[in-house]
Amino acid sequence: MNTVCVMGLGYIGLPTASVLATNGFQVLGVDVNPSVVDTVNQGNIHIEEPGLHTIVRAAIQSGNLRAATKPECCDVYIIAVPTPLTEDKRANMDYVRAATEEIVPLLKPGALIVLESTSPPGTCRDLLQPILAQSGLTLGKDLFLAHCPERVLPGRILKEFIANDRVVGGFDEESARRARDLYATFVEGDILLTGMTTAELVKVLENTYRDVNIALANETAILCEALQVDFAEVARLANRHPRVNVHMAGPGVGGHCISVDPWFLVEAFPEETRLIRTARARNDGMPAHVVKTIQELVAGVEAPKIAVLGLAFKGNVDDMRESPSARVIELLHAEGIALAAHDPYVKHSPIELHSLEDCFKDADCLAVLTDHNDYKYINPRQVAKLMRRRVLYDTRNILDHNDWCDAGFQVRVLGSGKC
Ligand code: SAJ
Repeated sequence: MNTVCVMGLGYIGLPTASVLATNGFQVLGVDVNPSVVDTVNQGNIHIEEPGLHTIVRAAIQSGNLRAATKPECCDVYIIAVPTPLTEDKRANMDYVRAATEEIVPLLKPGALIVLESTSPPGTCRDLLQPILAQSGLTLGKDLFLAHCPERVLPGRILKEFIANDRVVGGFDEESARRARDLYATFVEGDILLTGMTTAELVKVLENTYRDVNIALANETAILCEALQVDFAEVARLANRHPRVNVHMAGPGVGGHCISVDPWFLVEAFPEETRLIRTARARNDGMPAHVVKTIQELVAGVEAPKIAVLGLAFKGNVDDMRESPSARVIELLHAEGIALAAHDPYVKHSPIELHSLEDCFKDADCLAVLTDHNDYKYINPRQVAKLMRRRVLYDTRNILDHNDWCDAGFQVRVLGSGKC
């Protein structure tokens, strides 16, 4: 197992390829986008992630990593391509299908195929197996297949990549063992072996668990607003129970994983997944709740302007996929409300970006939508000089509200009835 082909050089494929290369494997990273391939071959990165640039540069300099738009014959193939949702909330498996079909002609006896992409349970068995069979090789005899779903948290990818336990689901025991041996070269956590469909469900369940818990937090936050109590205090006190873990409320759930993966279960089992669907609807409804609150805060103001802080789906990352901020902005536009948005991380935004100063200038309400650390250090006294009205809406509960009150701001926090 000396040569590895990683299909897809995104948030998972690029770290995987680089870590394997710096661990002595000869790695070919494959991406359909030629500009990604050029960037990586120059030792650069096309996504922001702490530590990623250093490891990609080291991997390229070592001569063990190179990128191309087409796969070549290797001992191992890791498929780490996107599995996005279609408009009607179904898993789009086109990229997984295309990547698998592309490697079929290259397969030689003894090859191991690992699916890393989060996929609907049954994908390895119902989609990959029939395609791989076209190679003429026999699974479990001269071809090996496993699902090893990634578990890393954006913002901490390289740390979690090494430290986290991994679940490896094999077509058979030998497939699982071979995949385990590969991951054991860099994973310091435990590697737990099981079947392919079990591993697929484990992964989707992990993200669904988080989504449902965030929905419960968001629902409770809305109750807190009605009851005029503070969600943060309610959650903090409830979490002193040894078996309770109330999550954080916020403007919604974004990113490519938690807001997407639960649909993989709903799609396959619509009748059995009402709880999951309701949770999704609650989280998807949060941007509208945020906009309703903003409208209350600027009620009576003629031609109000909103300063929107944060476009990324969560703090300290540059990723805008499924970001609740984008939805909030869309809804504000639909209501005809003017705004100026800022994000210190996002570089390529479909929404126009402004400097902090331009955002604050003559604004009537400052809405914090993403929990970037940078925002915690904004000086409210300087902001007060620029805004037309001193109104702060903190949907992430990250600012020092006493300080903002002292600077003359009316402060509203999502999940708190108090103003
Ligand atoms: N969020 C809340 N409240 C919370 C936690 C998160 O509103 O208490 C929001 C965030 O602001 C964000 C969204 O949820 O908009 C998702 O953020 P996240 O940090 O919970 O998760 P992701 O999408 O960055 O990464 C998740 C992780 N899954 C779990 O924690 C179970 C990660 O380990 C997975 O590898 C990743 O999905 C993935 O790729 O599947």
